[in-house]
Amino acid sequence: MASGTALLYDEEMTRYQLLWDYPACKIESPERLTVSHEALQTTGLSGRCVSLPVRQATEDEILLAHSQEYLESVKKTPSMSLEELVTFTQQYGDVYFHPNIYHCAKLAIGATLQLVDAVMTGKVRNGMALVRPPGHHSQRSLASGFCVFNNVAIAALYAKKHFNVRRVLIVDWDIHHGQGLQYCFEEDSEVLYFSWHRYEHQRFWPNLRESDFDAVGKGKGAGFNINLPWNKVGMGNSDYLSVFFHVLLPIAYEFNPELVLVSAGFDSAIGDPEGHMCATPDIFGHLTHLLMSLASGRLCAILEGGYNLTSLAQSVCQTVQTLLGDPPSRISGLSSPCQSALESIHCVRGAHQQYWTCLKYADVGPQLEASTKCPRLEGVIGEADEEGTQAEEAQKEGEIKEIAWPEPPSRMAPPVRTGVVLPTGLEDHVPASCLRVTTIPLTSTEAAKGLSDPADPKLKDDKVLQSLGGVSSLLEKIEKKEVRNGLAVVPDLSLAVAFGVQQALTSFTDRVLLVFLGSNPPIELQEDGRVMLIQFCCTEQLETKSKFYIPVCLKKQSPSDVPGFLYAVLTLLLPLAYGYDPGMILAATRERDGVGLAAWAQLIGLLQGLAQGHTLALLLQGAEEVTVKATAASLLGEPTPTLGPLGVPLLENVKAVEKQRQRLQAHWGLLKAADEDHLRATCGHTEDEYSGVLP
Ligand code: R5G
Ligand code: ZN
Repeated sequence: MASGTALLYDEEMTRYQLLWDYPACKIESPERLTVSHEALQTTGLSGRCVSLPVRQATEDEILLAHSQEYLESVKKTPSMSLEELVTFTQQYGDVYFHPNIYHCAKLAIGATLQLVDAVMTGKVRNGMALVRPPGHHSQRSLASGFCVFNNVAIAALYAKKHFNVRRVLIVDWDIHHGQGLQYCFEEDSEVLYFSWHRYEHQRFWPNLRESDFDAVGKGKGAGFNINLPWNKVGMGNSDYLSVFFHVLLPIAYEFNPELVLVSAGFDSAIGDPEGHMCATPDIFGHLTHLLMSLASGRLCAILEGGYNLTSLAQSVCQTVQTLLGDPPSRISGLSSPCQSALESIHCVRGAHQQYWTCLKYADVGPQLEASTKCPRLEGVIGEADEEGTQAEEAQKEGEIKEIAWPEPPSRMAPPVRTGVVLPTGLEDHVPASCLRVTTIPLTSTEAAKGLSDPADPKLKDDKVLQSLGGVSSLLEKIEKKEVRNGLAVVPDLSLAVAFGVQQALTSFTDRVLLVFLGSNPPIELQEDGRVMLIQFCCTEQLETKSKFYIPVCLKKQSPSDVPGFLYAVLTLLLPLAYGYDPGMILAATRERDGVGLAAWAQLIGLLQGLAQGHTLALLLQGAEEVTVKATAASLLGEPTPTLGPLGVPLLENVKAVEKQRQRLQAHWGLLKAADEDHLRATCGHTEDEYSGVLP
C-alpha cells in the first residue's frame, strides 16, 4: 500500500510579479507561495513530506489542454519589453504577464505532473503542489484570472493518457468558478468536475451564465459537471460541509474515481479579500480527509487562489497535515447551513437528479429555475434577508474589514496510532505497527462501576473481566495520548460497550458517539445528550422521538445493500456526527450485520475525521479475521479500498434514511439538504403540489 505525502515546491515560482500599476492584480503576489512554504517549514510539516523535484512541462504536455497558437504567443513573453507585456496582457484582461511567467507556468505544470506521477506509480499516497501561476481559469487559447496554463486540466488529461485512468474527480474548492476546467471537460464523462464558487446571481467574477447549477455538462458528459453557486458571501463551515454531505460525496462515491485532483484554492477561507467567506482554515483538513476516502487515497492537491496570507498559510498547513494522516481538529459550533446555501444545494441536487442514482429518490421537490432567470430572486436581491449569513451579520455590525479568527489549534498526533487488545491467535492478523496493549483484568467491583446492572452475573466471568481490563487500558492510552485509537475483540459486546461509554464519559469527554451495527442496542440511552447512538440494523426498531437515538433499519439485499448503507453514512451519520461533535467514538458490531466489509472499513475511515481520531472499535469474539484486519487497517489510516461501482440502493432503505433525516433535521441542521418551508413559501408552489413529493 502506498504511503507518504509528496510536497512539490520550487522557489523559482516566486520569481515573477506585477510590474506595473494594476490594483486588481496586486493580490496575486510571490509572498503567497513563500508564506505557505514557510508555514509548512516552521510547523515541521514539510520535513515530514517527501520532497520531490519540480520540472518544466514539455510542449506536448502543454498542448494536452492548449492550442499551438496560444502556446506560441505565450512563448514570446519572456523576450517582451514592459510595454509589449502590458499590451499582451490587455488582450486577456484579468491576468498579468512577466518575462519569467512562462518559465514559472511550465514549472507549475511540471510540479503538478510530478505529483501525479508519484501518486499514480505508488511512490507516495498523496501530495500537494505549491505552484504559481494558478490554472483553473485558463482555457484552450486564453489566459484568465491570473492563470496562464491549466495545471489541473493538464494533470487529468495526463493521467488518462499515461496511466489509463478512466475516472478522474476534480474538486475545485477555490472560491472562483474554474470555467477553464468546466470548458475542458464538459463533454467528458471520464472527468467529473465539481466546483463551488461565489456567484451572487452572476454578479461575481467571471460573471458567467454557465457557472450556475444548471450547467451539468454536455453530450456524453451530461451529469459530470457540478456547479454549486454561492449566492451570498459569508458562507461558513456548516455550508461547506453540507455541500460535501449532500452533493459532492454521494456523487463522488457513485462515480468511483481512480484519482482525485483538488484545485485547492484557499480564497474560499475566512479573511480572503476576494471570497468574503467565513469558513475557517481547519475546515480544509476535513474536506481533505473526506476526499481521502475516495480512489484508495490517491489525492493530489494543487494550489490555485488564496490572497489573505495568514488564512492561506493556515489552510495550506491544515490540508498538508491531513494528507500526512494526522487527525483533523474538532470543529465546534456547526449548525444548519444558511438559507441561501440550502437553496443552492437543493437546486444542484435537482439539476443532477436524473444523472445520479444517489439523488434519484432523494426528495428534491419541484425544480427551481436557474437563479438568473428566476423572478422570485430578482425581487430579493439587495433587500435585507430574514436570516443572513455569518459575514452579513458581521457586516451589519461594521466589523467586516478586520475579520479575525483564532489560529487553528495544533494537531498533535501520538507516535503510535492504534492500540489493540486481541485474543491470542488473532494478533498475527493485524499489522506490526499496532501497539499490543497488555491488560490487567478488572475486579468485579471496578467493572461494575457505572454499569446499569452491577449485579450482572457476567461480571464474575474471568474472560469478561479480562476484556474489560483491555477496554480500560485502551481508553487510558487514548486519554494519555499514547495512542490515538484502539481495537478490542471482546467476548461480550454489550458489557464492553456499556463499560467503554461510561469510562470515556467519566475520564475524558462529555460526549460519546456510539455507532452500533446490529439489533438490540447495547445500552440504555439517557436523554442528557452525553451519548448519541446511531444504530444500523436489519430489523425494524421501535419508533423513537429521541434526538440522540437514531436507529436506521436497512433491509438486506444480497449480500448487502452497500449503496444504501453508504447513502446512510454520508447523508445521515456524518451530518449527525459532525453536528454532535463527540470527544470519543465507539464503533461496535457483533458480525457486521448486513454491512459489507469494504463498507465497514469506509465507515471506520470516515469516522477518523471526528473526535480528533479518538475511536475505539469493539468487535465480538468470533468476528471473522478479515473484519479484524480491515478494522485495524482503517484505524491505522491505511487507504480504504474503494467500494467499486455502486449499484442501486434499495428504495425502502433510502426511505428509511430519509425518514430519519426528516425527523431529526430540526435538531441537527447539517441534515438539511433543502429548506422546505422557505421553498414552499417563496417558490409560489402550493402545499398540494409538494404533498406528492415530500413524505
Ligand atoms: C483578476 C480581475 C478584473 C480585472 C482584473 C481574482 C482567483 C481570481 C481570479 C480572478 C480574479 C479577478 C485580475 C482582474 C478582475 C475585473 C482572483 N481565481 N481579477 N474585471 O482562483 O471586470 O474586475 O483567485
Ligand atoms: Zn480563486
